[in-house]
Amino acid sequence: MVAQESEDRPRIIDAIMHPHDLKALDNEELDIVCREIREQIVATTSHTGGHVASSLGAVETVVALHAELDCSPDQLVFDVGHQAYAHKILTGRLGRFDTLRQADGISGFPTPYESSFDAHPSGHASDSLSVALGLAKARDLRGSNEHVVALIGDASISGGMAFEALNQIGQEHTRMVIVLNDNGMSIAPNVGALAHHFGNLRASNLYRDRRDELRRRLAASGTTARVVLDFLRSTTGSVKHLFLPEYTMLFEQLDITCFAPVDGHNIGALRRAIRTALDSHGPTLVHVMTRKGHGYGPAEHTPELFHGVGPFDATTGEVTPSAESYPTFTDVFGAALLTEARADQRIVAITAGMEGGTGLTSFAQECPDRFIDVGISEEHAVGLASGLAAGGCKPVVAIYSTFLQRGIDQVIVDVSLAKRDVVLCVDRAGLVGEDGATHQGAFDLCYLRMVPNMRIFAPSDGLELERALHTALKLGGPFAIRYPKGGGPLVTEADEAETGEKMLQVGVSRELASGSDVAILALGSMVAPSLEAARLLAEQGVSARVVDLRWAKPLDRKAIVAAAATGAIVTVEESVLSGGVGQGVLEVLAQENLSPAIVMLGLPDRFIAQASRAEQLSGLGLDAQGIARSACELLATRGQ
Ligand SMILES: Cc1ncc(C[n+]2csc(CCOP(=O)(O)OP(=O)(O)O)c2C)c(N)n1
Repeated sequence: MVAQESEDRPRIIDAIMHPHDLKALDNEELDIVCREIREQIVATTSHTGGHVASSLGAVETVVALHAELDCSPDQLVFDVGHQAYAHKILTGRLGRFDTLRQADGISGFPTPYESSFDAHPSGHASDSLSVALGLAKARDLRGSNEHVVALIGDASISGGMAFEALNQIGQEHTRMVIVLNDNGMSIAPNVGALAHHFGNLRASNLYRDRRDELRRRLAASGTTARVVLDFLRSTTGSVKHLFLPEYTMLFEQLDITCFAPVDGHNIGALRRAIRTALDSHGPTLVHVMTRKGHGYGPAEHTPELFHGVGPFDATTGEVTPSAESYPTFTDVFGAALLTEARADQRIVAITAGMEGGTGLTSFAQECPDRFIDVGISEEHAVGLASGLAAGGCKPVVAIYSTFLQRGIDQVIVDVSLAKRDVVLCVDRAGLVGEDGATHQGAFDLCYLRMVPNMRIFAPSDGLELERALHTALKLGGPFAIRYPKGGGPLVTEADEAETGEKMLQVGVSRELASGSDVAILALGSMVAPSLEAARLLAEQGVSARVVDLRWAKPLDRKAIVAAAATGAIVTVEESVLSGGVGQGVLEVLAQENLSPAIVMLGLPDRFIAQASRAEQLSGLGLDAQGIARSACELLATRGQ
């Protein structure tokens, strides 16, 4: 547990109205501020859940940044933004901090809609350097002189977008500061060659050893050393290259000045390093060494668990068991893939830094040679899958809907145009609840349906997911399976399910309830509430047919034409309406010259903020009551 301060002493953080107030405090007082922020983060997130470990690890860095910066006009851009809780507390949101991640509360990520201190709507990794460079360049063009700082983690800096930005930052030579928060962790321990370099540095304290050695020798040798150093400077360009660690050379050679690694839990050291960087010309990088979960035992010991965690007991760190009574789609997928992989050695699983989140932990343990974690590199994950497929493997990319947005070009060209046998298992497709706008899986149906050669299946329950995966691996070709966060009941009787054929017929839906007044054409996660809606409608004397569409592409034309015969169609999908199956149904009806009354339910044309998934669904009319209500309204408009 975070060490508690004396209860009667007023908290310093309660008196901080603006980050400027930190400037009046000395380092000892700032240490107290850090402790109070930690206590607040643990107290609040133990009720709300959240990104605990990353935010705790970055407390001193954020406090030191605000003590040195002048926000605004200075701009602080957070990468991912899951480490920004201290920033929220210091920028006027302490009073509302207990509403973190709740409906109508404050977001778990920085967002300019919430505060002018949030430079950018963060959430997706590796974008901060591009945004910060843009801000710095705009500043230069305007002729003003504020500071621009990007705070980025050691995993996020390995993402392709960050590398593209580094490439230009070195060339532009614009004044900006990159604070690299290095804790050796992504969600799990970091992967990749860059992480390996950082790891060596942490293990060896190479920089400090070399620097101390050099200082000793200089002191001992007087003029001789200086002559030698002058000579080396003239041949190597910079004497720094003699003792800075190898990884630094990467940044230095891109013309980004690096500062020595600094203890990220030492306010004094952090402030000095940040100040020096701010006073420099051109781009600089401050390498900050932190511990994920710092200051809270349970998060320090199990940082992966406390990366993104639900409510927990603040004293023991014990996580409150989830109320979910069904296995999650993620769990079903992980087990099903393992079963398929035991039978077919060509199957390879790929994740982009989300092994646990996508259900691949057992796979990684049992089939390490066929498991690939590319780190936060979604574009690369899809491109790699294309190459693996061309080489005779059967790659399965397990990825969240929101992060596959990064790889859509690769889906179009490298997978679909190339007709590769790649299976995309698109998790968290639909609303994700507390993570809010940046993380909603709102767009995959739209961005996948537009792609030629792509087949898209949306399982309505775990058995359907198993069948879809089996079918995808047998049929090959570009194939996407999209499924939501959490779990749900089986939508068919167990007997029927158990004897059911595992191989699915492409483009064939199934009718789960017969009815003649209205046809509800539902996709994936919307099938179970549609069945419940049909029961509610039956109580009101309305006979509703429920069709599990199964396929978002190709759509089942026959079933759509048959549905039109009822005279009223409700389509339901957990995805933006634009480019979704509802519009696909409309297209089929137009082509067939049919014009039943129709209402399309799905996500509206706006971003959906944080709340529980159930609140989000019911707020948008995507629960049983909402679907039944829409069906009644539709029937009322046509005089039933
Ligand atoms: C494009 C993208 N892919 C994946 C994620 C999921 N994700 C959130 S945080 C995180 C790890 C970030 O690690 P690091 O940058 O080192 O920060 P730390 O959590 O260690 O502070 C990942 C993979 C994401 N937010 N964005």
